[in-house]
Amino acid sequence: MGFQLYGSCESGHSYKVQLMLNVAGVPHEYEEIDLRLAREDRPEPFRSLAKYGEVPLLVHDGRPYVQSNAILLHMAEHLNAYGGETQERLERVREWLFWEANRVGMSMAHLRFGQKFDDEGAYSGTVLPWFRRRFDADMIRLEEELADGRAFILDDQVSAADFSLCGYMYWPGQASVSYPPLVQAWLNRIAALPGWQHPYEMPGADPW
Ligand SMILES: N[C@@H](CCC(=O)N[C@@H](CS)C(=O)NCC(=O)O)C(=O)O
Repeated sequence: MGFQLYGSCESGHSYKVQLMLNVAGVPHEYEEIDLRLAREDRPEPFRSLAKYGEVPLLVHDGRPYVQSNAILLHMAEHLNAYGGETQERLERVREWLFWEANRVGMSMAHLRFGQKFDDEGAYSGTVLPWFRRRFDADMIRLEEELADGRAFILDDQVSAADFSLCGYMYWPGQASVSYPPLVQAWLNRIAALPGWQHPYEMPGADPW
């Protein structure tokens, strides 16, 4: 049965899971879901298995897993790697995943969405500046975290925390942002890992 991933190359949430599978060398099938289709028009079995209607969906030995960070935790535990090696590392990864969901996974995702996909003008006015202030604070936090010279977010070993945090960060132009030096160097280190590819170059990617 193995692994089947359903995602979208326009989704940083999908990307973090696909990136972890690729870097870990986990063989899997990938199906691109066109999120421009109404939920009821998306293909089966995605429609039935994606509990919240969103990508990513990972099917592992026939069982569906949703929510990108929950999937990363599942994979870290399954692989006994990328933070899953010990309870202590797993707990530190988990903290970062919760931070990511409310911080950089929100600020970056919305800065990008508001400038690339917002045809209705919903992000005009004070909304984009609000996300930019959050993004600026997020970069200060990450820059502080990396100040001791460690290679990755926990230590010198890449973990699920890195895959999660970088999910939206390889589209700086689309979000009109730039990164402070230690954050940029950390992103470069992730991009140098065997198996890394830009979201638009991932197998099965079909950019809009
Ligand atoms: N909290 C979810 C967020 C997933 C999410 O927002 N997915 C978006 C794409 S980035 C989606 O599938 N949107 C399509 C829709 O809502 O119909 C996760 O971490 O997986």
